Formats: sequence, C-alpha cells, structure tokens
Amino acid sequence: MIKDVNHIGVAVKSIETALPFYTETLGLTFEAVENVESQRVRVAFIKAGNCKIELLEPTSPDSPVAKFIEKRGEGIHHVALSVDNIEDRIQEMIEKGIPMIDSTSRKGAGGANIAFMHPKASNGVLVEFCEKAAKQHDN
Ligand code: CMX
Repeated sequence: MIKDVNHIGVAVKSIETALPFYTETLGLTFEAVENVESQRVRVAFIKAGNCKIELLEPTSPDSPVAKFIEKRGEGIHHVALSVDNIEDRIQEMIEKGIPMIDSTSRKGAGGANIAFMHPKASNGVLVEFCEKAAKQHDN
C-alpha cells in the first residue's frame, strides 16, 4: 500500500539561507520553488535520489510552519509516503482507528493530493500520505 518515501519536509526560516547546504555542500539538485498559499508556506524541492527534500519556509507569522519553528526550532517537520488511491488509504486508516488530521485529502505542493495523520499515531512524527497529481513534476 505504501510505495516509497516521497519526500522529507524540513522547516526552515529561509529557503535562500538553507539551500546552499543541500546544493553546494552536498551537491544535490534544486528542482523548483512554489508557494502553497492555502498552507502559508513556500516550498523548495531538492532531489535526493528517488526521494526529495522539501524545504518549508513560512510566509506569514500565523503559518503552521512558523508556529512549528517557534515551538521546536528548525528541523524535520514531516515524512511523506507515496500512495495511490489516497481516499481509500485514508478510510483504511480511519477503520484501523488511526487518528487522521485530514479525513479527506487536500492539495499540497506540486498539485499532489495529501493527508496528514495525527502525530500521536506515529510516535510524534508527522506522517503525510501523498498521491501524485496526474501531471505533477515527478514529485
Ligand atoms: N511534527 C510533530 N507534531 C506536530 C507537527 C509536526 N510537524 N505539527 C503539528 N504537530 C502536532 C501539534 O503539536 C498538535 O499536537 P496536540 O494535538 O498534541 O496538541 C497536533 O500535531 C495537531 O497540530 P495542530 O497544529 O494543532 O493541528 P492543525 O490541524 O491545525 O494542523 C498540520 C496540523 C500538521 C496540518 C499543520 O500543523 C501543518 O504543519 N501544516 C502545514 C503542512 C505543510 O507542510 N504544508 C506544505 C505542503 C505539504 C506538502 O505538499 O508536502
């Protein structure tokens, strides 16, 4: 049911400041930057083999990512797992008694359909289901 790790989300104060570590020091490839208005974040994708690192920069002080950084500092924010048929996967989790933050999918970066589980289901790790959009840039 889980295909692979699609990306790892990392909360940062500034994409511009964080990016050179990944691109210059590690030599990974920067792919794209995008505003996800609905979630008040700017997102940068970095390719790391079959996985991606997704830098998340808050675009307003009331962004959930701004609150995360305020509470916990910069660092790993979520792990996103690739799935097909996301609505079915969400229903499966609900039937298994897993608390979902999203009981139906919403749009994430790259037009993907995404849904978050409550971190109490997974030892404090925020886990995202991620279903590629039909014409998404290989995200
Ligand atoms: N890691 C661990 N725990 C987290 C967390 C994180 N990153 N973010 C939130 N939580 C915890 C909260 O502390 C809270 O715990 P309690 O219920 O025990 O107090 C719980 O999860 C719920 O969090 P909340 O902020 O109160 O709930 P909301 O429903 O308002 O929002 C969430 C939850 C995860 C959607 C939001 O906090 C968030 O991070 N939104 C941004 C999502 C994002 O990254 N979007 C960018 C694009 C995504 C993509 O395409 O990949």
